[in-house]
Amino acid sequence: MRKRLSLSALLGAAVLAVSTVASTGAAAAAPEEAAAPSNHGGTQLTDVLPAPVEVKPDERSRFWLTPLSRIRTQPGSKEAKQVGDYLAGLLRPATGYPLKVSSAPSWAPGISLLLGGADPRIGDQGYQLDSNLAGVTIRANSAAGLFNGAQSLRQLFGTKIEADTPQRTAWSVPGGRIVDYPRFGYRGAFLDLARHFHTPDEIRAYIDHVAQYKINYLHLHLTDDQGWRIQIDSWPKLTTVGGGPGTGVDGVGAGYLTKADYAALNKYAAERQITIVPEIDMPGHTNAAQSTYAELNCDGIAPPPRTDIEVGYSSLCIDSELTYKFVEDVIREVAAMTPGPYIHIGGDEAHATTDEDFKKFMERVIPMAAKYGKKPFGWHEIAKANSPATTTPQYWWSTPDGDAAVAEAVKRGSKVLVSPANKAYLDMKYDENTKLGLKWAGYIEAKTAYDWDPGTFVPGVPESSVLGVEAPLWSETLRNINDIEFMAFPRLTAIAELGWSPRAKHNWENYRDRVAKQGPRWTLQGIDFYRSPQIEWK
Ligand code: TNX
Repeated sequence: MRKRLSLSALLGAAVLAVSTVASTGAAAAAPEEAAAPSNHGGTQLTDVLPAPVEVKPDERSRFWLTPLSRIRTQPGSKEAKQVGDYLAGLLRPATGYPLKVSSAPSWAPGISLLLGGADPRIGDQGYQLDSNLAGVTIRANSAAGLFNGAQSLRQLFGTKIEADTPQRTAWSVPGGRIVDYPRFGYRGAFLDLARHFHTPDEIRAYIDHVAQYKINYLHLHLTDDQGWRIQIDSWPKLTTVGGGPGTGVDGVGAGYLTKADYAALNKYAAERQITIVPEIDMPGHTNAAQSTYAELNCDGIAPPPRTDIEVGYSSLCIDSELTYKFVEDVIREVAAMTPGPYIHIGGDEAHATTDEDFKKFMERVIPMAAKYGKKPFGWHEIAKANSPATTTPQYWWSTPDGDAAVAEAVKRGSKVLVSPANKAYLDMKYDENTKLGLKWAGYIEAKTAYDWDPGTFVPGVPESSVLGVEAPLWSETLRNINDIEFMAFPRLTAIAELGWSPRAKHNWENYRDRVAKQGPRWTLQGIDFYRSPQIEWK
């Protein structure tokens, strides 16, 4: 949590900054600039992570933020104003500057967030950033693009900008131009609330952490054998019993999101240009529901709750009509509370369901998503069910052998979300000494998470059929936000760069140097990251 600023701290920082500019006569001749034209505060235009498409430094120029600077946003655009307010909220604590946000032009050099007029390549999520003595101007075609540009700008101010109290320093941004846009439209983070519940505050913290690397989706795994974590009014015991005391791995990690919690999370995520994708896992991974409601079992007998980490033993009763009433009730309620376009219906590891039953189930359930206005995602096994083109299989196997059904789904027109377990699973241990995590898909050090190509990883899935990448973080061994942070950083940043930066920019040594510079930033942000020995942390 950021602390509130005292007035004297604010004035002190303002006086410092004004005197920096005044004593040299003009910002152009600031001493720091003469001494280190391209490296003030250690930050260069090429430091941005994920690596931008095009960076053209101009070492003769530099933008200086002063207490008089304002943030000007596109006249008439509420969304641009919202991004301006968000950016001001990021920059105020460490600078101590007022940074007024409005659409009015300002004579003092400041930051402008404008819609239109950028390089035509930027598309709907990209941005163009120009930095010079007159100001920083970010241009984009959407609020998402402005937000992405604002995240790059935040990095360019240097590490200390993350401090939550005013710093005695001058604030500047290297001169030049960045033109930037994503390789893939979908760049996902993931949390598993079922094995251990993560509180709304922890989820918000993770949203803040991942948003700075241009992640734009958050997949929430809301139900599994060990717990049910989302309020469903028509089946109220799912949460009070299925998510109640004693649920979770080792009986630790009970809890659930109310509809109000979920709505607030969606709003918080949207303000950070992140769309939430809710997952209800079925027809397997359903023990929490089946131990709560006996009628969801073929024999009418509720199995005991499970707190171990085995998978593949539960299955909804495929030939029972009540199963489809249950599933439709859940999909209807979850769809109604989800503003985003997608609902994930699971489908993984349904080893207790025959292939024939799996198909029968999915062929009834997939259309329910569309009936309630959503496009279905599923773990890639869903492709076995002759899924329509609107279904997105999420490929999670490690093997580069691929899966014939996924290749067929691509031929039918499906896009694929790529999350290989041996590359993108953030719950795998870094090495044999990692206390948290699992190792069934192997150890994943920082370099392993970075060194692969989502555009060619899955045989039969060409780059044009890749929707994007996602980094699952299963919670069997995780209990709190520190655990989440330790497993996610520095691997989440690798997946973010694979999803955003063009193939030609992928370079481990270069990434390693840029991620090293994020270390002190994470320290200031309170992120408990893994000090990978593969990275020379700054
Ligand atoms: C496999 S991958 C699972 C999850 C586990 C995870 C642990 C997939 C779709 N299912 O149920 O939590 O491994 O790494």
